[in-house]
Amino acid sequence: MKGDPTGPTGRRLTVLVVSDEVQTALSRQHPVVALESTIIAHGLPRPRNLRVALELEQAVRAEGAVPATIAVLDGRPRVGLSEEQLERVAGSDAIRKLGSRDLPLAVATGADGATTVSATASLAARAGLRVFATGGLGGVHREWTRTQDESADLGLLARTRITVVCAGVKSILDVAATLQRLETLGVAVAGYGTDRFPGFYLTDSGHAVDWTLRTPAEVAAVMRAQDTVAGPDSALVVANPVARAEQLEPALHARVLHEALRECAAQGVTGQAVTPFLLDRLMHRTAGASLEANLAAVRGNVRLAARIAAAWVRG
Ligand code: PSU
Ligand code: MN
Repeated sequence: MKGDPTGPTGRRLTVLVVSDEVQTALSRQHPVVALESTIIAHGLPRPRNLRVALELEQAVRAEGAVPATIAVLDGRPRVGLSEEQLERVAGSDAIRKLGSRDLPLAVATGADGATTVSATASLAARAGLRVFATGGLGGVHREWTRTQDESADLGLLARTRITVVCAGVKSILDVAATLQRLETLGVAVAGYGTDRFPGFYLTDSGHAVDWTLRTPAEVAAVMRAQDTVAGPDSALVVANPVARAEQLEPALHARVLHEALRECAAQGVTGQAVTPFLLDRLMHRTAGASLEANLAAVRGNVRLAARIAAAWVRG
């Protein structure tokens, strides 16, 4: 496959395994939606995570598209997982969290790993997928001046031609700084049916978004325009807000987030562990309400992504 690494003999090594179902869908121009696995392995509690993973795949199918959950198993990046493979991703305590930079390390060492937005988007694009659904993007953390913690999601989206449907960026982040970084990096951002940038658990992050798209056909038209306008490959972020009735209560959100951020600093949590730690603390401190808002957002994103994928293949 194009872009696969070349071995010492100059032979192309095909490391990417695309499931039969996904391969068939791609060759017949059927809609396909990429789904990430870090949200399953590190973003949601067991055993609910497996049920959610299956439900999200089902939601894609209900819209007439084929789901392609992406993960690395035994060092093989896989696009499209069987139920058994999904169980493996959801059931393991030890499974790694893989950003795009970790992919060669996981491949060479034969590791299992769940893929974040950055690793998923990179593998999805490599496999020829164009539409990807997740919960909320990573971004610039609030303590950035001290920690320099900015998710690799942003840099990867600046150099990958993919459409990511998300509920904005995680509200645990510095949302204004993250929007600024997306602008600096040249990543296109549009609100779906809104001129307010969504806030992951919240319908409105408190920030505006410059562009509003209202139908899957409109999103697909932007995707086609991306391919015709000269310039480096970059992503399109479709920011789709959680319904107001399903959002986390904003005052509760503000209160528990403040406490969770304090705990994170006090316990010295750093690096890849920060985001899962904060999501978990919020879930416990809201008695599960943040989890329900997160799931409502992801469900909406997955459904919309399937409709965009359908509009995209209709051409
Ligand atoms: N969306 C969710 N839950 C998650 C994530 C997204 O609803 O757990 C994951 C994604 O995989 C995203 C990652 O790439 O969180 C960001 O991690 P970090 O901040 O360490 O880059
Ligand atoms: Mn980080």
